[in-house]
This record gives sequence, structure tokens and C-alpha cells, in this order.
Amino acid sequence: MSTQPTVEAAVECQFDGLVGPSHNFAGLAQGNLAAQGNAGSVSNPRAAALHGFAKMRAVAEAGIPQGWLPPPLRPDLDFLRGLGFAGSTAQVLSKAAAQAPDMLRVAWSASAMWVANAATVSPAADTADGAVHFSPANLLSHAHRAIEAPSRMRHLQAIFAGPNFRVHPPLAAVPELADEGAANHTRLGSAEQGLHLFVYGRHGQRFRARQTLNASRAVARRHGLAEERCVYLEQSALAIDAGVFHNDVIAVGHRDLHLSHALAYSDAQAAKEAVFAAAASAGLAPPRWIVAPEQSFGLEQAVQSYLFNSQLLDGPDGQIWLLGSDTIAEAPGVLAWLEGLVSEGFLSHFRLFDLRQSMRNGGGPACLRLRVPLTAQQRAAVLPGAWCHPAQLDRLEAWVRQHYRDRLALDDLRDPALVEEVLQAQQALGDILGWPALADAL
Ligand code: SUG
Repeated sequence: MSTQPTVEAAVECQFDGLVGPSHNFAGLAQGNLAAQGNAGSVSNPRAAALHGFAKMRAVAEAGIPQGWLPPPLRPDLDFLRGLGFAGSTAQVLSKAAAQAPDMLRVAWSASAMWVANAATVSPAADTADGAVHFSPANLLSHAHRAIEAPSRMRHLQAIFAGPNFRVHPPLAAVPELADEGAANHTRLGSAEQGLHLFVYGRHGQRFRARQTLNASRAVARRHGLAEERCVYLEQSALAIDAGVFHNDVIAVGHRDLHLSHALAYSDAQAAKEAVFAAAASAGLAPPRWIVAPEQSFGLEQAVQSYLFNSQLLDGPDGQIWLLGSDTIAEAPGVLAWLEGLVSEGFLSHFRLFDLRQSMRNGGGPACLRLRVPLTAQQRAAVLPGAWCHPAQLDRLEAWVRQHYRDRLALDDLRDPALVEEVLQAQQALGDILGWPALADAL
């Protein structure tokens, strides 16, 4: 169903992924140096979730509409049963642990917390039918991420229901259409007019690219974006090999500001020219395109600090501020460059947060949020429980303190008691969200 294009300006809302109770370090993500380096270490799901709330609270307190997206129920027992592990839950877990321990870890992964990979979102102002479009990512590059797609689609359908929204199915799960969602997409421009930067990759020498050009083009097409407003940029294979598994590890943009490292794109000059040409033909002002030169810091420091995985947010003064990971403070060259952005007036200020539980799996501030531009009318149509007003955040925090462990080792994943614990938590979470079907919606 379509609505007339709206003239009311949308505000960019932030929807953060709630860290699931089975947050663990399984080393499943190829090309993600942090995840690989921390494989097998003991995680703290409770701290991970509480870190996330501190970030959400700060954003909400800054006057930015903040929402949350629930984790899917883990383990994905249907996935394990589909692999031929039969019997009771305890039997499925023990057989999988003995015969396919990697698949047991896949089934338990809490990777859905990184909702920048949940979907690509297009605001109503940019779509042909005037609806807000969502394409859940098929996350085909990894089994532990691909199993997120069906539940993600159902969660989005429940939270963004009705004629204002159009939630598509994920693209077909074939390698040619591998799609990792908004982590490889940036919208520049104003609330009324946007330019869409889609970034795809080619395999590096060391690591595979995760996003295909075909997928990006298909998402733009099915969302009804004007062709001349879409630019397709190739990620540099050098960056992929240095641990830039998604483009949001090396570039970030908001409104008219785009920050990237000199080695982000395969041809930096051509990328800039393509964006400027598209802006000119769309009648948009050229963006402020700021590139960190290699002399300031290299790819290694960019990846370790996760500077470009920061959130760029609107301040009350109309200026943009940056919310980053506190690992930035450990990289002097990166910090100095960031301070330069403030002194030169590109940013009003920055704030750094401890997100180390997520960071140890390669997920920074920007990975943890999905940007959804919404008008007031569209915001009113969102499932109310998905908004983070202070009382809702208090409820969620109390829920985490009641249900989450502060220590999870990979060995715990064979424990049937954990399955029961997580199921109870999910049932309670469905009530908090106002969508009791959550616990059944695998
Ligand atoms: O897909 N880590 C995620 C991190 C995703 C970060 N998202 C963005 N950059 N937008 C990934 O690599 C680690 C799970 C593990 O290894 O157990 C993981 O999946």
C-alpha cells in the first residue's frame, strides 16, 4: 500500500540493537580482526548490555529520538535440528557440541546486536511511493549472521507496521546478492533530499568482501530510489585486508559531512568526484568531504581505534557532534585528527564511550545502531515499546540485571540451563516491548 509523499521533515532516529544474553566471543567473523583475536575468551553479557544502555541514554538525553531493537532468541534450535541433531534440547546441544562445535557457536551467536547490519533503510522523502522502506540484510557472508535475517524481518514488521512502512524480505540468499545492510550505505543531504552512497567490495588477498554491487543496486531499485541520487563506490581491497570488513569501519557520513580515511575506497579521487557530480545533478550543495591522510594515521590505527565507526549526531545548535568508542583516546594520531575536526569547526564536540564488550567482537558505536529517518507521524506509528523513553530504559536495565550472566565461556553454550534462562528472559522482553510474540518469532 502506498501513501502520498510527505512534505514533513524527517528526523534521523537511532535504533540500537539490544545485546542478547548469550553475547560471547566465538571467533566466527572472518576478516574481523578484533573478533578473531578474542576468540575463546570469556565474555560479560551483562556489562555489554549495560554499556549499550549508557550510549542510548546519552543519545536520548541529547534530544535525539532513540529506539531499540530486540535480539532474536538464541540458540537457534531450529537451525541445529535442521542439521540433523535430534532429541531433547539437552541432546541437541550435547550432540552438536561433540560433532559440530562450530555450528553450536553459530546457533548461539548474539551478533544481531550490531543492527547497522540489520537492514538498509530509505526515508519516505526519497522513495517513489512515499513509504519508509526496509530491506533486511541477508548477511550471507557468515552462517552466524545469515540466521539473523528471518527473525529480523519479523521484528521489523512488528515494530514498523502499517501503511507508513514497507518491510521487504531479504534479498535471495545467493552469493551474487550478498548484503550486509546499512553498514555499507550512507545517506548525505537534507531531510527533504538525499544522496545515497552504496559501497561494495571485491575480495582482498587475505579476506573476502561482504557486500556485492548487485545487492546494493537491488536494494536501491526495490526501495524506489531515483537512480541519479545513487552512487556506487568500490571499497579498497587493501582496506578489507586490513580488517575493514564493513565500510562503516573506515567512513561515516551525516547530512553534508563525510569523513573517511584516504585508503577507504579503491580510487579515492574517483569516489569523491562521483559523489560531487551526483550532488550537483541532484541540485544538492557539495558535501564537506574530509579525508584523513595516511600521514595522520594508517589503516591499522583506523581499525584499532574505530574512529570512523562513530555516530555523527545533530546537536541542539544545529551542529554535528561525534559519539565514539573510548579506544580512540588510545591512538594519539587518531585523537589529534579528531581534535582538529573540532577546532576547525566540522564538529561541535565529541564524546567517547566504553563499549569494549562489543568492540572485542569488532562492533563499535555505529555498528550498534540503525538509522531510521522518521517524520512525527511515522514516529507515532512505531510500536510504542520500541522507544527508549527514560522509564523504558529503566525497565530494560532492570531486566538485564535480572536475567543476564556476567560471565559466559564457550563451554557454557552446551548447558541446557542457559537455554531455559534465555527463553525466560525473552518472554519477559516481549512484554516490555509490547509484542509478546517475540519469544516465538525465531
Ligand atoms: O559481522 N562481529 C560482527 C561485527 C559487526 C559490526 N558491524 C558493523 N561494522 N556495522 C561481524 O563481523 C563477531 C562474532 C563472533 O566472532 O563470535 C561478529 O559477528
